[in-house]
Amino acid sequence: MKEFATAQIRNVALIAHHGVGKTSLAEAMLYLAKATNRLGRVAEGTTLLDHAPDEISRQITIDLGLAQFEWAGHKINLLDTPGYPDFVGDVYSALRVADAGLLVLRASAGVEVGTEVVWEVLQEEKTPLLVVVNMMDKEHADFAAAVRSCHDKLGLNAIPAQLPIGEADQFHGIVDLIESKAYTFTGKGMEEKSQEVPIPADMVEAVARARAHLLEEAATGDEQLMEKFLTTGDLTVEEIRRGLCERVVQCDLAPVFCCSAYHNLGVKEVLDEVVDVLPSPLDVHPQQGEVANNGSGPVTCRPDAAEPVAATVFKTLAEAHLGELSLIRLWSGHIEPGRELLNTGRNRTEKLGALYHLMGRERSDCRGAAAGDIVAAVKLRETHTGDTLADKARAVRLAPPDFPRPVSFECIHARNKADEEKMASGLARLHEEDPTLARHYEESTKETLVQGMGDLHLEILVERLKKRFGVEVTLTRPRVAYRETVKAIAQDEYRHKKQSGGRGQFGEVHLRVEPLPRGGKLEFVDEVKGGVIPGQYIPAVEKGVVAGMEKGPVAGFPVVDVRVAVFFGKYHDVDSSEMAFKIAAESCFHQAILKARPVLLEPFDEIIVRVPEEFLGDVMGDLSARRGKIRGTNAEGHQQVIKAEVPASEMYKYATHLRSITQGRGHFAAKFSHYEELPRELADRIVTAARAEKEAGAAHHA
Ligand SMILES: Nc1nc2c(ncn2[C@@H]2O[C@H](COP(=O)(O)OP(=O)(O)OP(=O)(O)O)[C@@H](O)[C@H]2O)c(=O)[nH]1
Ligand SMILES: [Mg+2]
Repeated sequence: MKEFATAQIRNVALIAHHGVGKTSLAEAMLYLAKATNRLGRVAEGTTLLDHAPDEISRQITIDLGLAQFEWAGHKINLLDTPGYPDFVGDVYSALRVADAGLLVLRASAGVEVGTEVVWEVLQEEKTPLLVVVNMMDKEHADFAAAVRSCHDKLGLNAIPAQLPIGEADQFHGIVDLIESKAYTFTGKGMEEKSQEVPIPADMVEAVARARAHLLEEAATGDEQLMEKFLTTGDLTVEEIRRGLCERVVQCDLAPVFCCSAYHNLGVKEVLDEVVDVLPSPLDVHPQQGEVANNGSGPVTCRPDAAEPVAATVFKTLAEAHLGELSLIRLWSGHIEPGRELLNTGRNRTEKLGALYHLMGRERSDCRGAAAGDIVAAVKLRETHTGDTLADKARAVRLAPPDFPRPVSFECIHARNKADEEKMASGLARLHEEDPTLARHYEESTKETLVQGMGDLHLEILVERLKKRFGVEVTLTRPRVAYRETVKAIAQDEYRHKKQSGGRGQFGEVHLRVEPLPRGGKLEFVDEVKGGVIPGQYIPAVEKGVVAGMEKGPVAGFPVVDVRVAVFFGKYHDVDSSEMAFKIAAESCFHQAILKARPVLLEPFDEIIVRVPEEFLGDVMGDLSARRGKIRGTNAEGHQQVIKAEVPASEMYKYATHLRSITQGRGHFAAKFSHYEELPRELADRIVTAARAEKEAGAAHHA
C-alpha cells in the first residue's frame, strides 16, 4: 500500500456489545475494498480479523484487530475491538488512538449492556461516532426502536441518515436521506450491487419527515446553514455533510446507518460516510504531552509529518504466524524502518525494524508512515503496550490508555518447580502486552495471584501460557491474607540459657505487648534502664520480636498493629550474644502475645459498584449477605453508584456474580482498604482449618 497524507487517513474503531457483528462488518468492508476476494465468516473461522486459534474456536474477538485498506482515495485504519467485557482493555487501547468510532447495534436489540459499559469510555475520550444498526436482515429487526434506544439509554443524539426499506426478511434496500435517493439490493449480498429506484410510495412521507429532521440537525450550530435551511427548506448534499461533520466532531450528533454485515448489504454506504463525514487526524484535538525537565509545561504534538515524531504503542500482538508486533499510532512526524526513537517513559533508545500494514492476519511491507497513521512494527525489545516513542530532540511523553484495574483474581500454580520460572516470565510478558492482566506475589500467604477482567480473561491466560510459554498451570481460590493482633496489654519474661561446654549462651528479656490502632504495624520501644540489657543487644531484641511477628499464635498469620516494649532483662559478661538475645526476645514475644488476647484480622476491600437503578436493591442485598458495609449510594445519570467495604474473602468471583445478578449491566472497581477483626464464629473456622493443615503437614513429614 502506498503512503497516505494525514488528511486522507481515517482511524476508526468498531465498538459494541459482543456478538453484534463488528468483525463481520470489518470483513465485509475488506471484501468491498478488494483487500480480500473472499468474504470472511466468523462461524466458519475464515475471517482475516479473528484469526487466533482461541478466537476461531470460541467465535469471538479476543484481541484488538487492525484492518488497513484503501477506500475512495483514503486509507482506513479500522480497529476491530472485542465486545466481551473481559477484554475491555483493548477497547481502551483502541479509543485512545482512534479519531472516531462506529457504534454498532443489533437491529433487534438496540443499545445492549456491553454498549452501555463502553459508553463511559467513549464519553471520556470524546470519540466522534457514527451509529450502524446491523443485522437488519434478522428476525425482529426494528430500526426505529434501535435509534430510540440510543436516546433513551445513552442520551446520544442519534439522527437517521438512512431509512431501511423493509426489515428482517423483507430488508431489501435503503433510502439515503443525505442524497435523497433510494436503492434496492439486487442480489442477497456479496456482489454489492444495488440499483437506484424511486422512493417507495409508502415511505414518501416518513422520508420527508426524517430528511427535514436530518437537515435541521445538520444546520444547527452553523449560522449560514441554518439561515439557508430556514429560508429555502433545503441544503445541498455537500452542505449537509459539512454540517454533519462539524457536529459529529463536536460529539453533538451521531448519524445512523443500517446494514446487514453478513449479507454485505448497505456496508458500502457506511464506508462512504466514514470517508465523507468522519474526521481525519487533522480535525481532532492534537495530543499534548510532557517533556521531562523542560520546565515549560505541556508540549503539543501537531499532526504534521514535518514535526518531530510522537507515537503511542497501543497494542502488542503475539501470534505464531504474525510474530510479535507492536501497533503504533503516529501523532506527529514521519517514521520509516530503521528509524531510531526514544522510549520516553523507560528512557531507552529503540531502533524500528520492519514496518507493516495489517489486514488482520495478513501483513504487507510498509515503507513509511506520516503523522496520523497507524502501523505495525516488529516488537521492540523494551517497549510495551501504553509506551510513548518520540524523537530524542523532543522527548515527549504522552498519556497511556487509562486501563481499568483488574477485578478478578485467582491463585496460580505451576505444575512443578522447574516450570515456576517459565511461568513467572510468561506472566511478566503477558502483563507487558496487556496491562489489564496483572500478577502479584502475596508474601504472607506465599502465593502468586493473577488478576484480570473476568473468568474468561484468566482462562485464556492459562491457555496462552501453555501455548506460548509451554507451562501448564492451574488456578485455585487464593488464600485470604489474614493478620493477627492483640486486644489487651500483657507482659512476660524469658531466659535463654545454654551451657554446653566452652562458651554458653545467655540472654533474658522482659517484654510488654500492647494493641495499636489499625495500620499501626510494629512500634518497638526501648524502656530498659540502668543497662540491664546493654544497648548493643537492643537491636537483636527487636529482630527477635520481628521474627516472632511472622507467625501469630492464633492461626499462624503475621502479627500487626502492636507496640512491644522491652523493659527489663539480664545479661552475662561472657555468655551473652546478639543471637542469645534474639532467641530470648522471639520466645518471650510468643509467650506474651498469648496472654494479650490475640485475635484474627481480615482484609476489607473498598469497592465502587455501578448499576442501573433497577438492580440497586439486589446488589445492596447481595453485598450485605457478603458482610459488606454500604458507605453510601448516589445517582450518576441512569446509574446508581454504591460505595461499600467488603471482606476480601467474599470478593472471590464477584465479577462473574455481579454480571449474573445484573444481567451484565453492573460493573465495579475494588482496592484494598483496611483490616478488621474477624467475627468469632468465622475465626474459629479458620483456626480449625489452620490446625488441620498443620497436622496434615506434620503427618506428611513424618
Ligand atoms: N444474520 C446476520 N448475522 C450476522 C450479521 N452480522 C453478524 N452476524 C453473525 O453474528 C455472529 C457474531 O458476529 P461477529 O462479527 O463475530 O460479532 P462481533 O461483534 O465481532 O463479536 P465480538 O467480537 O465477539 O464481540 C456471527 O455468527 C455472524 O455471522 C448480520 O448482519 N446478519
Ligand atoms: Mg468481533
